[in-house]
Formats: sequence, structure tokens, C-alpha cells
Amino acid sequence: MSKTLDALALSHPCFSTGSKSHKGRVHLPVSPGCNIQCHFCDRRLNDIDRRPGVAAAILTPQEAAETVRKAVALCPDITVAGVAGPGETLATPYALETFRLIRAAFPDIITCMSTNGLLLPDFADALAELGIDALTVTVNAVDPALQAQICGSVSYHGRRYEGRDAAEILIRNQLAGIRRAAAAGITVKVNTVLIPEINADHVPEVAKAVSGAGAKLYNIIPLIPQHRLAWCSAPGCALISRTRAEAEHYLKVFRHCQRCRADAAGIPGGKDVSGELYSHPVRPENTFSHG
Ligand code: CLF
Ligand code: SF4
Repeated sequence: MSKTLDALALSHPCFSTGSKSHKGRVHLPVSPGCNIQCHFCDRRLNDIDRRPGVAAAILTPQEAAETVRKAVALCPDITVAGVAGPGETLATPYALETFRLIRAAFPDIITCMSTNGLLLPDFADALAELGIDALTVTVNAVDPALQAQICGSVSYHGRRYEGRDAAEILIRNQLAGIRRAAAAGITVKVNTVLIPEINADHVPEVAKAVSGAGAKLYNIIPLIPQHRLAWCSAPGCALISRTRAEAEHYLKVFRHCQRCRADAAGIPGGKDVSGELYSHPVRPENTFSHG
């Protein structure tokens, strides 16, 4: 049975709705590829960058399960095992296989997954059956004209779509997927990357739409201007605060996001044990990008 928002608020560092939690998470970088192309996404394998989409190397599901064991020994405050890339979790089977192994080996750990939502209508019921406790869907716009400026293409059921066609499929599936996951009893959070030049005024509309679909929590992530959105600006504190306040008319807002790497481990913004866990050499042949 998935956990409610109230239960997660006490035990999950990214679902706390008030002050910052002191619980931790371990990210398991098991998902290499992606099925869409966000313009801000610059997936890389390295030890240095501190942002989403970056990991030192890809793990197998078996290695990931062993990593959870080590992570909890290094940092007993870790309550959550999450998969957040470095690519899209539903584009390859490894995230689900990882959660199967983790569920069996660590029945009490909170399982958490993030997705771009393209395949969520297909997988929501399977995620509920697996007992995923917390799901994050990244929805950057619900207006296809804006989404097309953020995401260049999607590969969906064997075909590649671009521009407005891609945007329409992505938005439709994200909202349908959230509806389906919420109906199956999964607590859904939505992340929106705040891009001042593209979606800043549109964020309340996203919050309204995802709340209507059943999302319970909202997280506004300031853009890291890079890749094809290097021309955009990083939002300042005043814009972030204003946008959060506007979104809060529709659903609760999480305010402590640390824009974690796909192999982050420890307490977000606090104790960091990722260096001790993931001190393996970079494998450049596995260079996928993510954001
Ligand atoms: Fe990881 Fe994301 Fe789960 Fe948290 S991170 S999969 S919900 S366990 Fe958290 Fe990190 Fe922000 Fe993500 S602080 S980037 S929101
Ligand atoms: Fe895929 Fe995530 Fe990168 Fe977007 S940000 S292209 S969903 S890996």
C-alpha cells in the first residue's frame, strides 16, 4: 500500500510540506536512456557536477540493491531509495527491476521514482502493484506552444514526434498518467522547472491542471541554464517565491529542493555520503545526459 502525503511528510525529505526534514535518500542511477529531449537536459557521467541528470556511472539493479544496504549503513537517516535517472526511469526496464529487488530485500524503505510521464499511463498500475510509495512527474507546461519550446521531441510507441505534436502527446500522457497513478493510490508530486523566459507566468496553470489530475504536492525547480536553454536566465529568489505563492493556491508546495544528482546519497542539503558509495571510475562509454 502506498504512503499518504501526511505519512511521507514525516519520513521523506522531498515530501515535507513545512520546515526542512532531516531524513535522507539514496538515488540509484540505474536508468540510462530517455524517450524525450528536454532542451535544458545535459546528461553526463562525471564525479563533479552537482545537479540532476548527472551520475558517476550506471548501476545494474543488483548493484543498486547492494548500494541501498551500504547507504543505510553509512547514513542511518536514509529512509528513501529513489530512482531519478540519469535518464528516464520508464524508458528502460531497470528502474522497475530495481524496485522489485528493493521491495523484497528492504520492506520498510520508502520507494520513490521520478519520471517525465510519457509512459506513465502504461505503467501506473504496475507501479502501484510494485508498491511505489512516492512518484514525481516533471511537468513543465500544459500549453503545447510552451511545452514545444522546452521539449524538442518524443519517441512514443515506436515513432518519433517533434514540435507541437510531441508536446501534445507528452502533456496528454502526463496528465492521464498522474490521474491513473493517483487513482491507483500512489502519492504524486509534480516538479516544474521554472524557466523565466518561457513558463514563469504559466506555472499557476500547470499547478491547477496537475492538482485537478490528482497530484498532492508541487515543487518548483529553478532552471540551471545550460544546453539549448543556455540563453535563458536562472530565476532569482523573488520570482521563485512569487511563483511558489501562486502555485500554492492549487496544491501544497515543497520548498527544499536541492536539484540532486542522479546518484546523490545522504540528507539533501546536509550529510553527503555519495563519495563513499559511488567511488568508482567514470565509464565514458555510458555517457547519457539528463536534467
Ligand atoms: Fe529523489 Fe526526487 Fe524521490 Fe527526492 S530527490 S527521486 S523526490 S528521493 Fe528531492 Fe532532490 Fe529535489 Fe528531487 S531534493 S531533486 S525533489
Ligand atoms: Fe529525459 Fe529527464 Fe533529460 Fe528530460 S530532463 S530529456 S526527461 S532525462
